[in-house]
Amino acid sequence: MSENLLTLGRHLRAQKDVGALVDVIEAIALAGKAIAHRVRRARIDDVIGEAGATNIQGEAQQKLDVLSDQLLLECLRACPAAAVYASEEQDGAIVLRTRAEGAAYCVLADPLDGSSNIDVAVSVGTIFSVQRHDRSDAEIEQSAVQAGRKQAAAGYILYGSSVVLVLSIGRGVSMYVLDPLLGDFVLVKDGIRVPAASKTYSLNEAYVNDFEDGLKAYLDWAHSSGYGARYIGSMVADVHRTLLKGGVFLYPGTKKAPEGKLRLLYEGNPMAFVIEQAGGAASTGRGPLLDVVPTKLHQRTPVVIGSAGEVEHILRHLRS
Ligand code: AFP
Repeated sequence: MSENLLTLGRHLRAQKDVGALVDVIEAIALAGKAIAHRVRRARIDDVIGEAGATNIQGEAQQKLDVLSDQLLLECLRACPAAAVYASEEQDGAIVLRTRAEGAAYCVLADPLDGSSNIDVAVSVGTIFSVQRHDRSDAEIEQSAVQAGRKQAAAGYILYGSSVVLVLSIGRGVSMYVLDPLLGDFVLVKDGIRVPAASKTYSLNEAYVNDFEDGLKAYLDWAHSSGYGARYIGSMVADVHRTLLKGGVFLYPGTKKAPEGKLRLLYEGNPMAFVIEQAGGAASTGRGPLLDVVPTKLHQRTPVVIGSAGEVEHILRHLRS
């Protein structure tokens, strides 16, 4: 068997006009390698469980949330192209460098999504969005709070039975796997396409009494149309399955929480970008997710993403 030596960096640098974006993605990938190592050793190092603090949204931070956030921050601090870092674990955006210093990108991340599942060894992941710092240095933080359609790159790193990095720089979707022998991500698939249809839906159906009537009608229709359900409760794992096998992942609003649970800028937007770049569809249930103009960093959004045909079935029921 010949060695696959097409590493993430080599693959990106072989493409035209990628510039310093490669450095930002390599910084995120480096953090991902370090996080993967910590996740694997979590039980041994006794870093499972709550850190004793809450994030700005009032959610208990896990020790590994805090650690992963620090690793991303450290890697981006050392990357001259990174201007801003914002994450689920930070109250506000952190300015790393100005445009005058040559920094051109803002990175937004959920450093360890699904972290409440780590104690039972379920797959978790890092979700990231890269926006261009295209405003004046006085508005450096606002550069991070932009519509998903404007993302320069987006993706996720899945810490599962293997460590998988899925990336789009707006030219389709590529998948890399961390080769433990090389210590680097190598390209395993380029030009990924979401299957156009697949009779699988993925949502927390336990909240059904709180769903709007259109969504209840969709579920009744799906039940009588031969659909199956798959829900891990770890967005990166659920979206990764949806990307490769098709179906639809949704985290809708409920009566109690009309905007749902997931964050727009570092969960909804990057996943929507990847799925659309792979030929799928992404909606809030009311309109294209990537067109939502954000007003604040930690804004939430309902999410309906996956195979174009499956998303459309849901939208049809929501409209009627
Ligand atoms: P944690 O990071 O707190 O584990 O939350 C994970 C998550 O944000 C996302 O990965 C899941 O899709 C979603 O929450 C699951 O939420 P429910 O438990 O309400 O279904």
